[in-house]
Amino acid sequence: MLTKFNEPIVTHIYTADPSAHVFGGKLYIYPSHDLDHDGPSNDNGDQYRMEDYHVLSMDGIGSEAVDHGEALHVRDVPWASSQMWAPDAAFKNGKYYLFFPARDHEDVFRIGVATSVSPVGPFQAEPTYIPGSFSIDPAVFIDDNGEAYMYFGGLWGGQLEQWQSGTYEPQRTEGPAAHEPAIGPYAAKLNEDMLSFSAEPTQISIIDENHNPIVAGDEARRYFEGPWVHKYNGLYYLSYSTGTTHQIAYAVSPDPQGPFVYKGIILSPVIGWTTHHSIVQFEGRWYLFYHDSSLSNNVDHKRCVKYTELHYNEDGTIQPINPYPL
Ligand code: FUB
Repeated sequence: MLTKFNEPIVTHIYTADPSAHVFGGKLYIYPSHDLDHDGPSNDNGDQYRMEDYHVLSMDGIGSEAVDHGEALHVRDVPWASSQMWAPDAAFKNGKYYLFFPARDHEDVFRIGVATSVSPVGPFQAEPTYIPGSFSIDPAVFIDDNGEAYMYFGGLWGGQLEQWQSGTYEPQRTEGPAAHEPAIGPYAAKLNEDMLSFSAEPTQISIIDENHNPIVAGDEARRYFEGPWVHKYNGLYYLSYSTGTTHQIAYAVSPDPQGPFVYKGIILSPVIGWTTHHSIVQFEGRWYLFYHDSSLSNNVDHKRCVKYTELHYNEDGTIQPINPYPL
């Protein structure tokens, strides 16, 4: 099946959380693989019961999206027990790295790595999760000088509230008060081996144009989950989901570790509760990969990956995208 903008790129399985990359002149998409079940949903995200990853590839824009089959299963990850949520991938040292969150055997979300000589796997998981990692939604950005950073973190089911003191407190589910700075995503530089952090993760600050932190009560702008970082004209763009207000927003900084200044909305709400995206440059144009729940008639945990073109204004701002153009 050829792919079209704003339509599911595959329909034989449910897919979500697409991380798109260009490797060797071809587009590779690393999505979550949603299980087709009819169990109950809750705010903890128990309905997102994913067990494995499938890598998709496209030869070009409009080409068929090819499913390369199971690339990694939770049964082959020694430290993980369940919920293989949004992954990302990177290429370095002649190898492909798949970064993924999952619950460990104590039910705490951690982030692991698996490696392969092929962009489509199969991937071999490391025996333990990345020491010092926590929460969900890893996104790895490799800068022009080769330095690699992982951005991660998600509220609610992603457990970011439980790490506010720096150690895991399972009972602490409340975030900051509405007038206090919102919890940001975290960033950590990766070591050359891409398997460990070179320093403890630090929280990224998202501020407004007056340099005031975006506060927790500002749900239209504050960070919720799904970070992505890309570089455009020498600036770093951090984009993310606002969760409860269902938008993809972005903020910009001259430094990959921020602070990032809030700029606006990239994607208005999609069908379904979650929204999660990536931004990739391919053959000189920019594309937004995202998901919605249209393929399942609005079942939140049965999602489908879509994509469309993304455009910048002359001043470097991004033109907002309507996922359902007429
Ligand atoms: O797919 C499971 C979770 O839903 C992801 O980790 C979040 O970003 C949200 O899309």
